[in-house]
Amino acid sequence: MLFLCLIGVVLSTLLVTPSSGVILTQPSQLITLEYDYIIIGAGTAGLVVANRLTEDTKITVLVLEAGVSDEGVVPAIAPFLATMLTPNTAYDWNYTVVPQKGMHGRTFSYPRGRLLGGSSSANYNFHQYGSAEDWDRYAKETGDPGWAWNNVKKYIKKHEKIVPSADGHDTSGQFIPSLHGSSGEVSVSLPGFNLSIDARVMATTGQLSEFPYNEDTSGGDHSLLGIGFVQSSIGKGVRSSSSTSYLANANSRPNLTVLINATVVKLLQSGTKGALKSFRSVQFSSSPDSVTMTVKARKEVILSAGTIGTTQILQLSGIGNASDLKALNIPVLVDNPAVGANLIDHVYMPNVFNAQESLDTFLRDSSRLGAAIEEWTTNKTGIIANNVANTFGFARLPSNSSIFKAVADPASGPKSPHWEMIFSNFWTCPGIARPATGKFMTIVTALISPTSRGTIKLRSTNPFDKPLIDPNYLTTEFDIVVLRESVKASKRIVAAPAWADYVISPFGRLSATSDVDIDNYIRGAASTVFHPVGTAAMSSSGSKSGVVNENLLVKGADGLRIVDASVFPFIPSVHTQGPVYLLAERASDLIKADQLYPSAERPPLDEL
Ligand SMILES: Cc1cc2nc3c(=O)[nH]c(=O)nc-3n(C[C@H](O)[C@H](O)[C@H](O)COP(=O)(O)OP(=O)(O)OC[C@H]3O[C@@H](n4cnc5c(N)ncnc54)[C@H](O)[C@@H]3O)c2cc1C
Ligand SMILES: *[C@@H]1O[C@H](CO)[C@@H](O)[C@H](O)[C@H]1NC(C)=O
Ligand SMILES: *[C@@H]1O[C@H](CO)[C@@H](O)[C@H](O)[C@H]1NC(C)=O
Ligand SMILES: *[C@@H]1O[C@H](CO)[C@@H](O)[C@H](O)[C@H]1NC(C)=O
Ligand SMILES: *[C@@H]1O[C@H](CO)[C@@H](O)[C@H](O)[C@H]1NC(C)=O
Ligand SMILES: *[C@@H]1O[C@H](CO)[C@@H](O)[C@H](O)[C@H]1NC(C)=O
Ligand SMILES: *[C@@H]1O[C@H](CO)[C@@H](O)[C@H](O)[C@H]1NC(C)=O
Ligand SMILES: CC(=O)N[C@H]1CO[C@H](CO)[C@@H](O)[C@@H]1O
Repeated sequence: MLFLCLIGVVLSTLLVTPSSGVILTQPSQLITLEYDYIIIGAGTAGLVVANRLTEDTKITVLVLEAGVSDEGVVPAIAPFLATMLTPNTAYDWNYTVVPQKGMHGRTFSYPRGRLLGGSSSANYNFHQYGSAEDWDRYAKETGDPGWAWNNVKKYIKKHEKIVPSADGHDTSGQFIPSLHGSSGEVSVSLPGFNLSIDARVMATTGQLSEFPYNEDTSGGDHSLLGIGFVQSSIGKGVRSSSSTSYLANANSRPNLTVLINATVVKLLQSGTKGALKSFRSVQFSSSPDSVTMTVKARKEVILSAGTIGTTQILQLSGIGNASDLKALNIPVLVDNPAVGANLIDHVYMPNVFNAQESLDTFLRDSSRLGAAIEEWTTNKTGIIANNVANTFGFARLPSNSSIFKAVADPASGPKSPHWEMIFSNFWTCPGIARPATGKFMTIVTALISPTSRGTIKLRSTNPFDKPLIDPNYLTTEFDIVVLRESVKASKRIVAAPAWADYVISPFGRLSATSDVDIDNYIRGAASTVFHPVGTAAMSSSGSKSGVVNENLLVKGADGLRIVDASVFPFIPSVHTQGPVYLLAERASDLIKADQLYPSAERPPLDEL
């Protein structure tokens, strides 16, 4: 509440206008109901595709977005306030997970951005690209070398604009410039405000050979293993989302139309092409009580509603597991049980230590916090201009770990991580309020190569009903073993000399020492890192598995493509926005190529 009051004060003085240009708010403002392309969801991926397709002024594009504008929404702009934007606000879908049997039957919030920019406007700004092995595995799974890292990496230059950090410090040695773009769309920067623990984290890399310094944490051609500085989707002290970049830079094009407050309720079959059913009609509505409207795509409908939204729309449209659809009396148009299966997510484990000094005191003090917000409002500097963490890292289980006697290594390759650690000098337990007193350091550890798989299913045929989201977390031995090892590692870290005069003791049940007690502690406290993928997985055209082919076209359908996180058949080994951006850049080229080369004249895919 405190934050919200303060935000109300600064709101009136704020002049930031993320996606300047005309954003329609009423269906009656549409000048036509027929477009070349209709993109469903103005989120991370959707706005990349909207920008790239409208580079050709002859192409008309309509983007339908269920959510609201991001204009003037302070916690979507001020990086450090990102944790205030969700869950359960006007900018969130307010989802929860079904009771998790691997987590003592608990249920918890499952945030997703519901505003322009989608989750890129609501996330915590960590920015990475995945390991080369992640992308090479996508190439193998789809049989398309175009998805291999060697081909995908060129999209970094189109996507990224590395910019100075908000405090203007010398960042040499903190990232490798040749791995980055300097003239792309989304601003990316190194930390802009020093935290007292940064130096201790860096000293640890010199003291524990297990966790070496990593000079660049973006991934790709450089190893993700080790500890380094966070790279964030932040420029000049404000969030850089797909809305403030890709949309803002395309929004004045007359051939691009964006309509907000427009919830897509289903796709309609618009005809057939050979044995395939065509889906070029889109039904949407402004609210549960409003009439539905139908718009038509001449070329394609592109589903970019995110892992939850895209899955739900497919199922509402009769594309999914036939027995699930029949149980709800939904006519089955494309029987594909892979829709909504294979849900994969990273698992978040907050390990809290009592510390000598922390930001908790500052965060409880409304006048100091208010002053920091004022500094950010005036100058876009200070802690509010910064991300929620400055340092993090990735690690693997030791190769002689006994779990590998029973389980094949699920990482995308021998150089890709099993778990992650994030350092912050304050209390960061989602859903559990900061205690009224005490000073804390949190080492969040996260499961990065999970083997558990879950589902997304419809709760009812009402498109305004939230679907049943079951990530099925921690239901395999491998997954709990990795988190157990990460919790033990967090204690090895604070045992390094760098923390001798800082960390006092483990907080609460982190003091557990036996495997059984540690596992219970994990199952009682873990939640999500907000990275759901996989429910509309890509696979090769010839494969019976998967939902989309290597060109992201929906199997068994015509005129329908999916471009968002749902198509990743395996979860990237990193925070997922960067991989989604690269995916959407390449998808845009694939769509343009289909448009230019309708027949066999198309160049080989690995040139795209
Ligand atoms: C709280 C949070 C923190 C995160 N932190 C990070 C981080 O620090 N770093 C990182 O890399 N990743 C992070 N992520 C994950 C990352 O943001 C997502 O993986 C990525 O943005 C997903 O992109 P997308 O295009 O698939 O979906 P989204 O960006 O979510 O876009 C989907 C869009 O579709 C709209 N939509 C949905 N259904 C409908 C419908 N029926 N009709 C019309 N529109 C619809 C939604 O409102 C949304 O705008 C975080 C996510 C969250 C929620
Ligand atoms: C989410 O909850 C907030 C706060 O209760 C509410 O304002 C908003 O309308 C809800 N959004 C959805 C999509 O349910
Ligand atoms: C912040 O820390 C970095 C190294 O972590 C250092 O290079 C920089 O000079 C520091 N900046 C300030 C303002 O202290
Ligand atoms: C969305 O549209 C409905 C129906 O027209 C309207 O009642 C509601 O106020 C609109 N919401 C927003 C955020 O504009
Ligand atoms: C399809 O749904 C049914 C009913 O929920 C389920 O039993 C079955 O396993 C699903 N099929 C696949 C392949 O997931
Ligand atoms: C903004 O920066 C100027 C110049 O450094 C400084 O004088 C001023 O106090 C700052 N304003 C706030 C509110 O911090
Ligand atoms: C793995 O090897 C290390 C030494 O490299 C050793 O200390 C450890 O006990 C081994 N673990 C197992 C499970 O064999
Ligand atoms: C549907 C739509 O917005 N079409 C516009 C696309 O852009 C051209 C100009 O390049 C306009 O004339 C169209 O009205």
